[in-house]
Amino acid sequence: MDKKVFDMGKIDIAWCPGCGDFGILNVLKAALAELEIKPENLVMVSGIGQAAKIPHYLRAHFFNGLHGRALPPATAIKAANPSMTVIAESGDGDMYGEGGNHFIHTIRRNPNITNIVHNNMVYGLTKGQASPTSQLGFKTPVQVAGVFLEPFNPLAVAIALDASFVARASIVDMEQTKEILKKAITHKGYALVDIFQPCVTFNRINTRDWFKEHTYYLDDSHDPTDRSAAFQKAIEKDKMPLGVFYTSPQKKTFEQNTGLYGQDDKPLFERIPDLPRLKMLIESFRDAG
Ligand SMILES: Cc1ncc(C[n+]2csc(CCOP(=O)(O)OP(=O)(O)O)c2C)c(N)n1
Ligand code: SF4
Ligand SMILES: [Mg+2]
Repeated sequence: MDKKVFDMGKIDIAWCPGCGDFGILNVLKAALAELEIKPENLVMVSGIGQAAKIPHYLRAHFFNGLHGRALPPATAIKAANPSMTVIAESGDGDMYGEGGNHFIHTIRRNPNITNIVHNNMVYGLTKGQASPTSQLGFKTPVQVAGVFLEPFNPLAVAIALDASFVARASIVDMEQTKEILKKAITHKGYALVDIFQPCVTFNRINTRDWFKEHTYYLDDSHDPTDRSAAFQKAIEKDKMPLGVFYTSPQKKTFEQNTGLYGQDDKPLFERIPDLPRLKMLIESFRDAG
């Protein structure tokens, strides 16, 4: 399938020239096309931020909600219609800061969704404040003396919670990022892909070159089913590993655990007994408004 099926045509894109968000958008389109996922079978869900604009720039169904709140609607959409591919995608501030509580409990629920996080280690949209993943000493107009909190480690937290798939990529390497995304999207269960992404305007420290110098790929000696080894890799700091850290594929998904699809695999929305009456009700509210 040609990745052009996901193009929106002529639209204004609000990202700065050179922003890593462009690369992630391109790579995601390529991964979806290679997996033959059609736009009509895809739902993109996001919160607020530069990264969270991604569903506006990719042709598919989408839900763009409140800051930090992408994961609950993504979980609900998948539960209501498991035939859809559901991707919750946002920035490090949105997913790990404002949405941190949802991040933890979505991992526990294990819906069959992919969670892509553009990790530029900064709040880009609101002009450069520190985010939960900002590195120690990172100076901003708010953190004038530099960040003094240890950065949040999303991979270590996800592995500690026995997430069913945990990976990290760097958009500096588009080909590898695409392969990691394909594995995450085809994985059954919650799949986290944290993607290092340069913010060329508000983060002049964690640049393309910085990401190249401070990362390396996990090799074949790493066993992604070994949780302790995955945790050890996740807490490495000086050079941070990239690749699939951990998988726990035998875990039951949220949809399976609810029992909704034990007897009947029809999506929930098709089971509404009195659809015409519901339609009438919705229309009467519209008329009243
Ligand atoms: C409840 C609430 N708090 C704060 C904001 C302001 N706000 C909008 S986006 C954002 C941070 C976005 O950072 P991140 O998720 O890392 O995305 P980026 O812009 O870096 O891609 C903040 C604090 C908001 N919109 N709503
Ligand atoms: S501010 Fe940073 S994250 Fe936002 S579009 Fe510009 S380069 Fe990208
Ligand atoms: Mg950010």
